[in-house]
Amino acid sequence: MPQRSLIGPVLVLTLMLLAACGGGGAQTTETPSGGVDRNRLSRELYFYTWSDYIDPALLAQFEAAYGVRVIVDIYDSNEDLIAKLRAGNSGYDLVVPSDYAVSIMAAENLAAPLDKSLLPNLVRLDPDLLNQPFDPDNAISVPYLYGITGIAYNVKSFPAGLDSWSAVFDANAIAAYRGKFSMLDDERETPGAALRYLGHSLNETDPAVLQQVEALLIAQKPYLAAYNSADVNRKLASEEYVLAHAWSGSALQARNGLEGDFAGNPDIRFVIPKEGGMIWMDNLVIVADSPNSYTAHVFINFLLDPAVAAQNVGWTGFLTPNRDALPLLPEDLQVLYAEGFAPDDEVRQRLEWAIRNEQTAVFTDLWTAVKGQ
Ligand code: SPD
Repeated sequence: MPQRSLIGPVLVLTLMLLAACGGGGAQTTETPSGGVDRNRLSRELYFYTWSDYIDPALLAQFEAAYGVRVIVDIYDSNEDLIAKLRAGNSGYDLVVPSDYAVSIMAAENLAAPLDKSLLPNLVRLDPDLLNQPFDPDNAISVPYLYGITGIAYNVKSFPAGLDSWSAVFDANAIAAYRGKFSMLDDERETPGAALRYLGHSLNETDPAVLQQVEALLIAQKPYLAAYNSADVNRKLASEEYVLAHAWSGSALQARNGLEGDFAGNPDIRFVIPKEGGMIWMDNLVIVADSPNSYTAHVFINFLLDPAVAAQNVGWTGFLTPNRDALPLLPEDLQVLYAEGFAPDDEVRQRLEWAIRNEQTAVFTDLWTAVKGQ
């Protein structure tokens, strides 16, 4: 991907200089002495995040600048993350829950409070994406990346395009590509898609409606290749799937490929169906029992640097909440955004956030029932 080539090397040099000087204005975490206190940095930072969700070059750049090795482990659902944290002693310092999962972490005291004096780059973020209902004062969470959920498909198989969730739920349609499409392995996303297809909010919890959702998902199962949140990008790119319920950035990765990993496929398209889809935001949260909270703040502040954020979004293909990164985005990424990999004003009208309340706990039972069938 050409967009990665220039930002990285320039950035690493700048960061090395800043780290060496112990200062540098808004780009570094401030202390009374004006820079990162290297004596407080840990040697390692344990980062638990989604698959294909950070440019590996940034980890090398952070290590070169600060001497901290970031060790990355992967999960593919908010529920897996929360289960790991609830069990305690996870060993992780920093995690990336989505919006509604931040609410769970707050309610269950699974997160450490943020010290905003260590996050001078917070001012880089779009104020419209701060102070969200799941963390009204950003007391524990910092927006990382956001995205939308819809359908990724191969235009060779669907030359007329797609515009409805019927492409994954209508029994007559899906018989034609049995075993060649996937749905997300996710207790909010997949029932959410079914709810929108049936004309409801993706937060609907009426038991009669959820029975219909369960029946629809169970009827769909024999046609699926898999529930898959892990490597939809690779399977679309290789044409093992012709269609997938997918996150926008994963679809864009299928289109562009990931350098040194797999080649992109120019026939991949992405659409938010006319019935609507999900918008979500993933957030950086320091784990309550993290022994490396200072280093976690330094890493968060690094990720908030506009050049770093632009490089990261050039690699991941998701959307950045970093307002100051927007002018730095590579042109080819902006072209793909305009082709549907990001929402325009019309699409935004059809997007909905997942919320968490006492009622939405029923999605766990629904999903267990569907998966157990
Ligand atoms: N491969 C990285 C995907 C990150 C998706 N997180 C968002 C989940 C919203 N339900």
